[in-house]
Amino acid sequence: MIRGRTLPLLRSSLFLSTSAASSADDLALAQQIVCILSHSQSSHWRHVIERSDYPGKLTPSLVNSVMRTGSDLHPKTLLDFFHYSRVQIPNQTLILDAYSILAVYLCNRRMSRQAAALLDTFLQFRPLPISLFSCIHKYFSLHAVNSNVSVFDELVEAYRKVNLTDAANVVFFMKDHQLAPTVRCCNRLLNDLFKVNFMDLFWKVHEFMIDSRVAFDAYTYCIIMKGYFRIEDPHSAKQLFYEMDSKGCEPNMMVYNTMIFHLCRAGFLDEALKLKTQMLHRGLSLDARTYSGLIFGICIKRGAKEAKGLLDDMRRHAIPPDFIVYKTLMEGFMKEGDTNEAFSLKREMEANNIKAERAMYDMILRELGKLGDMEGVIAILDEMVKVGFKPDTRSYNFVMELYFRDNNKEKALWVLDEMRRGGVALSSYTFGIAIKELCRLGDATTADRLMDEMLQSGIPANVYLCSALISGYLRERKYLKAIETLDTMQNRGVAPDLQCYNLLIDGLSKLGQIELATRYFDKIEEVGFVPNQFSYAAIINGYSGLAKTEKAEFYFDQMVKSGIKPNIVIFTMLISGYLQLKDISKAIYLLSSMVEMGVNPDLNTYSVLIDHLSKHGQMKLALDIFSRLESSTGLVPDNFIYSSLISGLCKASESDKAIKLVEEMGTKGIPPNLVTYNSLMDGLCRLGDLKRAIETFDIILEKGLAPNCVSYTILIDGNCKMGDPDAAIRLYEEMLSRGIKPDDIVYTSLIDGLAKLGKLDEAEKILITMANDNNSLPVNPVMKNLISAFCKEKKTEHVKKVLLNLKEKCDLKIDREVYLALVDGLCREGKDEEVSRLFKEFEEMGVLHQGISTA
Ligand SMILES: *[C@@H]1O[C@H](CO)[C@@H](O)[C@H](O)[C@H]1NC(C)=O
Ligand SMILES: *[C@@H]1O[C@H](CO)[C@@H](O)[C@H](O)[C@H]1NC(C)=O
Ligand SMILES: *[C@@H]1O[C@H](CO)[C@@H](O)[C@H](O)[C@H]1NC(C)=O
Ligand SMILES: CC(=O)N[C@H]1CO[C@H](CO)[C@@H](O)[C@@H]1O
Repeated sequence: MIRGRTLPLLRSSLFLSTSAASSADDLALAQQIVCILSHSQSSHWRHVIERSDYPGKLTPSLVNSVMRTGSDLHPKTLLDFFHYSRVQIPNQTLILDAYSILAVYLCNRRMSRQAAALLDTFLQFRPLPISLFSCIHKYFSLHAVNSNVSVFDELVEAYRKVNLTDAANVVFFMKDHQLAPTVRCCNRLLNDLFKVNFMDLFWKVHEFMIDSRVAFDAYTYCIIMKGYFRIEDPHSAKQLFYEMDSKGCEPNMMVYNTMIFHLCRAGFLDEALKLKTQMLHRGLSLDARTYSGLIFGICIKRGAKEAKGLLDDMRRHAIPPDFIVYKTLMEGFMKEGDTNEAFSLKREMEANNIKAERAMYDMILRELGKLGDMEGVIAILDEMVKVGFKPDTRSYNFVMELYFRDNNKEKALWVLDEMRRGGVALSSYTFGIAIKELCRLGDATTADRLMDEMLQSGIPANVYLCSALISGYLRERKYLKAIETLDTMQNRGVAPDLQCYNLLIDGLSKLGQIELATRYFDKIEEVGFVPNQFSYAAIINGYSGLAKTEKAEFYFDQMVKSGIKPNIVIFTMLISGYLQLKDISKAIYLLSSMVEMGVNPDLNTYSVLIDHLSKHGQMKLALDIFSRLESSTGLVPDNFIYSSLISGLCKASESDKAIKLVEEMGTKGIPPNLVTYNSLMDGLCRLGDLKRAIETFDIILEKGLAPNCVSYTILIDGNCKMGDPDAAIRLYEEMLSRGIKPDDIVYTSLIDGLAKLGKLDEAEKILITMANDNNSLPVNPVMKNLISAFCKEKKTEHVKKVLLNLKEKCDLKIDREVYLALVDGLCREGKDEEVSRLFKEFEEMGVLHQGISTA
């Protein structure tokens, strides 16, 4: 046997332990005290001892001796003396033996309540379970004949309340001594372990019970079955259930209900229904729990409507449905989106005087939210207040999240206000979601204020929320606020990390605030971090974007020197920086050095180069790089790259090459798409090669591609430029007949082209269509061309009328520039009267009065 004194008593060294060893003096004194205790009536001994010199001599070891010597006394007397002596000796010294002896004695005299209280007190001092167990076992064995094992139940119970692991360990210690707690004690422990999901210990206790032959009762079966269902082993649960009879424990209603409930949840509806029949055969009565289990299963497998039929079944068996039955059924209907039926059940339930519980409201809120029924959600919140279930933080959080998901910021903020008004605490979850979502919705300012409120309510901030705030401000271009957020993080009790700096630098770079970005880049090292790839990417991007390649290069070199390998994104940034600077040789040089540094350019890198070169007429270089891409990279050029080349070739009057390139695409298995063809058409039109542009358009149709607005705009524009307004109008009509909705650009091209060709009636018609259909007018230069075309024909007055009419009818805004063009036209036509009338009209309308009078 393990001896108590050889073991450390406590987890904490603060406490001194006293051993069972006692001196002869103690023994003599103890005998005298026991004598006083046994001869005094009730608490008379107190006076006797108080008048003697014993109080001064009380030591822990003396108390232990008294306990050991007084085994014949009534434990009540011993307990009183123990309490008396506890006051006399310092708390630091604990009397393991005394506690153990008393616990054993009390249990032997069936005073388990007092034993439990005593053990609870002792456990506050956190004795090691093995020490306490061993000591109790020692005194238990001393009196083996009339010792009562219930002391071990009490010990397990006491530990169960403070630490489940310890409680289970006490149970396992008992195994070595062929002892075991009662089944009820084991059940309570199992239940607790199940609740906190300590499944390893749960199964160990289960195994202990089998090994130590603790006979299962119905409750044990239930909890073990639940354990099997939890670990998704329904097979073992069923096996255990069917074994019960042979193990001499007939399943009762509770066991059946448990099985039915869990079988339904695990999807075994048919078996659950069979069990229900079995219950009736066995003469067991059904209750509301049986039904709520089944209703759940039927809702899932066969729909809520069929589940509702069970209500009639219940009536037949005279079982009144309870809250859970209604809630389960309502949830079934709500999951099917049938809120009407769910609410009619709720009314039925209320009519039957069944009180709703908070769980039901939570369920309704959740399901209404899933259905997006926000009005319903608000109504339920109101109702909750009315019936006295004050919605709690969780309910409000839930509603707030729904609004945020809907991008409804105002309503989400309203929820927060409701919480404040109702005195419902905003939790860290509430603040976290609200701050992140507000930043997402572009209101970092409010998010910032919320963070202050959060800190004031004692919830600490964290680096993620601060980062969200920084990103939020940057997205709103409020970079000074973003900087302030980073600078004041410390005040909010959060240490900024490297990621925060990178975020800020990246944002500042993108907003062109390169000096500020640089300052914060330098700060990274000042505050003790080392810039990483992201830091460099951010700063290089900033400088490249501003075409300050020298600086970009500087950081690039620094990065390489510090051992960070630049990635492809950084290279591509630099290349595009050089291109902006028109330093093409550097850009191409970089393309080669990338490869040397082991970073293979990707399609995007090539795309950036080819596109730039094509746009700037460097077709030879562009084609060189293109062939390098094709021959030595294994990358497949995409439609975008081809389109760049095609546009560039056309611009360089090399339409033959462009057309050949398009043909080549087909043979290389990169079918040209509409964008490619549009590029080619555009290029051909610009070259005035309308014939081949139209041929290309025919190819589009042949290939079964659907031409779009852009295709038509190109051709309409081309025809106008070639002086063929009729063809342009025909194309416009064809476009309409194909069901393509014209956009502003087509309208504008057409109006401009027609006006320039003097087709004023047609131009006017299209202008009116555009205004009516698209509620807009062409851009000012086109409007001015239009007016001067009318002016040439001395029809300024007419176009003025048309415009003012449209303005009225379509509620359009007519810019000052357009008015001035009208005034100009009228002046040229010598219509001075008209001019002054127009001025008057302006004045009445209050349109840019000053601008006009000075013109
Ligand atoms: C000793 O412990 C008891 C209960 O644990 C406590 O009420 C009392 O104040 C303590 N006494 C001292 C001197 O610490
Ligand atoms: C042991 O104590 C328990 C609880 O007080 C009591 O029910 C039981 O009968 C006792 N056993 C014996 C053998 O006295
Ligand atoms: C419970 O006791 C175990 C060891 O006995 C220990 O590891 C664990 O931290 C304790 N749990 C708590 C909540 O104190
Ligand atoms: C009201 C209307 O149809 N507006 C459209 C006008 O055309 C532009 C494109 O140029 C569309 O974006 C608008 O939606």
